Amino acid sequence: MLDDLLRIEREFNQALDEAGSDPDAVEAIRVRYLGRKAELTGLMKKLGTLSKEERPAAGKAINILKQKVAASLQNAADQAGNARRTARLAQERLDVTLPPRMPWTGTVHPTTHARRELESIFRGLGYTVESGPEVEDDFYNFQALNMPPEHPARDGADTFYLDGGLLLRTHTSPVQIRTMQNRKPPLKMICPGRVYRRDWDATHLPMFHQIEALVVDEGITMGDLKGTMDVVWKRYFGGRVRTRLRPAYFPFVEPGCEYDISCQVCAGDGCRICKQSGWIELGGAGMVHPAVFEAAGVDPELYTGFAFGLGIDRIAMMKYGIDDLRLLMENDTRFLRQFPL
Ligand code: 2NM
Repeated sequence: MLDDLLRIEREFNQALDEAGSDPDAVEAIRVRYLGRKAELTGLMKKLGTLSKEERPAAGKAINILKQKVAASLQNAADQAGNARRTARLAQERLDVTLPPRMPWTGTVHPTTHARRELESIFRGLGYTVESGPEVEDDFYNFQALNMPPEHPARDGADTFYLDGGLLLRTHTSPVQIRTMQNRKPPLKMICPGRVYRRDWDATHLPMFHQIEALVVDEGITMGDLKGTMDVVWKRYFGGRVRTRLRPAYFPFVEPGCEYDISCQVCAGDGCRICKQSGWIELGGAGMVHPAVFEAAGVDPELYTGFAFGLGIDRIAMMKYGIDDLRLLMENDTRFLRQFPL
């Protein structure tokens, strides 16, 4: 009996060693050494076959071994549990130093961004920012701008007409007329906003964004216009910009011109974008026509003024290198989330 107990203890210790920190192996050993079919349980049952003198010592020895085995198993099970928990913690550890996936909170549309930058530049030069209705009437959109009813420049093809003699403004100039009616010179203003024309092809949209600038005071000259544009475009595009005026006709200015800036892609050397000319056309400008002043209630004997217009969408495309107008209208978030660059 004692030999059996010594052997069982040896075997048990060896088995426990081999089980290491595997909780399942430890449990299997527990079943084998303490379970109903365990050898120790069998020995306990065999106690009855021993003599009365041998029985107490043998029973005590079996119980001592059982307690040893139970204690060792408990110890091994605790260690195995710890090992399993440690392994799981290592596996599930969060690296809090990893950069988070930021929620996307939306961005400013490139056209809006360009408008805000331009507004800020003009505000810095002392201009006010004005707005007015997008649904206009014939007087503000045409007549006050020196385009009487039979004038070819108002050819119906370009204008969206609405019921009741109203129309969608084709430029933001009506805001200039309204502001001149309401405020006395000196006047320095811009009017950013949506304008509408019946154009829809690769390079035109039926709705686009414009800013027109207007300065009215005594003694304003074409030199003020040129100097102002030099400053505005230098600030918007960065230092290396030149501005150039070319004579052109608009009914609301005299003299009138179109203006170019040196190409921002090739710095004036000539490239595909500027068609080898080194210049990019940005818009029209000129000295406000006396007839426009008359219509707006400004005395043309006392005051002169310059005005110029620009397309915000076009300028945003130039600045950000956007080559397709439709990108500005589709609101595809894969495109929009790249702005402001
Ligand atoms: C342009 C070109 C030339 C312009 C004129 C006026 C007003 F109302 F003061 F007469 N506002 N804007 C003007 C002049 C606009 O854009 C192509």
